[in-house]
Amino acid sequence: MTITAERLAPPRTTNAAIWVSDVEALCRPDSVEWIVDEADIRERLTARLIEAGTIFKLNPDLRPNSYLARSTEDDVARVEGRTFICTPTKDAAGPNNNWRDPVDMRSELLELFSGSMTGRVMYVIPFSMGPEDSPFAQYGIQITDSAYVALSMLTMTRSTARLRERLTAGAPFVAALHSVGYPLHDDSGASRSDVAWPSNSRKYICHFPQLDEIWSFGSGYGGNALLGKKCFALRIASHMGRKQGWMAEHMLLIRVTSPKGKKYHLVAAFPSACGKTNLAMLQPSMPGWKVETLGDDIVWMRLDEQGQLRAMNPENGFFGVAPGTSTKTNPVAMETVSRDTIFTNVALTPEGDVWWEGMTKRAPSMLTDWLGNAWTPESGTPAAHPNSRFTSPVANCPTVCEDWEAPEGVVVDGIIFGGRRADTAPLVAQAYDWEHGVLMGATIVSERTAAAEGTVGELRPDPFAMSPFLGYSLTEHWLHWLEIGEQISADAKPEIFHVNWFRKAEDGSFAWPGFGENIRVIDWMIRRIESQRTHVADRANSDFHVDLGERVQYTPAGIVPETGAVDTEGFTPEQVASLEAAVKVDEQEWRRELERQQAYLEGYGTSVPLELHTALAKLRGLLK
Ligand code: GTP
Ligand code: SPV
Ligand code: MN
Repeated sequence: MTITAERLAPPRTTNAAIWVSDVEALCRPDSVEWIVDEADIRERLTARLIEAGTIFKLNPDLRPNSYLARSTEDDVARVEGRTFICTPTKDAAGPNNNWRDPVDMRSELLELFSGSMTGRVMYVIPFSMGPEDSPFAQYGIQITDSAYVALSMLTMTRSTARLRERLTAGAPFVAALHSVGYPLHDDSGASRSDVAWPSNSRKYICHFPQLDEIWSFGSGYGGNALLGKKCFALRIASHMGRKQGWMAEHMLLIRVTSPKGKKYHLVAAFPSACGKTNLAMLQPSMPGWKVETLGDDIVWMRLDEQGQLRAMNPENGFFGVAPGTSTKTNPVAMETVSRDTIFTNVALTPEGDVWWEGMTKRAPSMLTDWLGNAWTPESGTPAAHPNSRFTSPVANCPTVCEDWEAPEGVVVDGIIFGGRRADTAPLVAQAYDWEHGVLMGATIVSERTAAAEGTVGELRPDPFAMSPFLGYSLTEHWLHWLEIGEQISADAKPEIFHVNWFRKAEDGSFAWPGFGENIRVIDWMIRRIESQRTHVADRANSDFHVDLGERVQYTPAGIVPETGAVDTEGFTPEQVASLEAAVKVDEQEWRRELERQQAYLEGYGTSVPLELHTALAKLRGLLK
């Protein structure tokens, strides 16, 4: 069968068998294998990857059922510059996205994918984002010529034989096509041998929201290649959600239980490598508190019949940042990755275990670095790549909620936005109302991290931490948030906060110890949530040992705790002093910040919802 632009053009196919055979005809692999999450299939993929030199088995006594993969130097992070949203008009993709005309893009991709899988196995992976029978669930089929990607997909998503049957029987799906772009034979009949990490210097990560299609070419790494994650669960899903009245956000999801046993569910949106996994696995430093994990990167939210906002993590695995993870900063992650884990681009110890910067105070004296070279602490280069990652099943997380797969999700009590910012943004601020909260999300700025190509440390706007992940125009997204807010019933409206764990003290160190101590900030937030809900006269029944809920300041940054309102029990006087510096709202900084926000909104002209200008004007009124 020949593939033409028309053949794959709208209306999109919902016939899995036809799509798979079309792709086979286009990409010309040696063979086709359907893959689901079953032990013998995992074993087969693993054996092939070991033979190809893509992964190495780690010492099973130290790290059972775990592997190390090494990519090439030019395939280590998401490629935002090569990521495209292909909507009928440029406006629909918005100023936040690279746009390509869908017909033009399609014909370019057809050329690239033509014969792109020669000499390889084409894997077909039916998968569900969200538990298969949940009202949140959306299905996909990923086709890939990478066994590493196929194996990772079995951890990151849910892939069952039953789902395969459903899909071949006609259930609608997102069609996610991936090729590393390293065919082993060309049209002239010439052949080349395979390499351990095949990729292509021409990379394309393309989304067709109108067709529910993803075409990814040239990269085998993370969000570029595990298409259920950023491509589907954020870019395509955010577009679906806009049309259908739900939300797909770059968020973690936790359950916090107070010392009195009351449960709260919080979501938090931070840009890439800004602390989601760590907050999702927080081990409280304050006695009596419990934090349980529901998700660490993506949350889908929808309204229920009572007008409550319900949230669910659509993923089945963690693809977490390795560097900085230690038994001190994140013991829960350390336990999660103690088995059944694929590590990518970390260093290897002589004993056959893994290591990365920050894992131990002192580096081992001898390692093999992420590129496979001998390494010592004198080498002067990082042993693990800054964006090295672990792929582990959510179910292995010791703090995962027992009911994390409950089909109905959980009711959201609080929404947190945040970024990585050395100055201006205080440790925590509460929004005055929903509209101000939406402004907080819209005006997030954060330092660039190693999670994507670009200059690390550079400050950039990252509205809702979704800048690289939104499948449509950002001002439409702000409007969507305002519209959802209006539909939430008044007594179930989540409180909105902004946090900054990364404010710097004058000596350049972090002003706030972060990690497990972040529970002190959560404690304050929950008191704010309660004080919003509970009448002052009923405060005697309140959940808190000391009611500090009202000791606040009304500032242009939002409602912030007064000195003493954040619990500092057990802190040294120095720590108390640095807390004061961390919560401070500086008048001059905020005069500049509100000007920046104003200019930022004005940059998007009349497409910015009026409510955001009104919220900003109210803040300006709070400047002295
Ligand atoms: P993505 O998976 O890219 O979306 O990242 P993420 O938002 O899940 O970030 P993650 O939790 O992996 O943290 C990234 C880096 O920030 C790690 O090196 C952490 O050690 C560091 N980090 C996380 N939380 C804190 C904190 O509270 N304080 C400080 N100082 N660093 C933190
Ligand atoms: C991120 O960059 O936000 C990630 C890693 O979670 S990736 O899956 O590569 O997008
Ligand atoms: Mn992420």
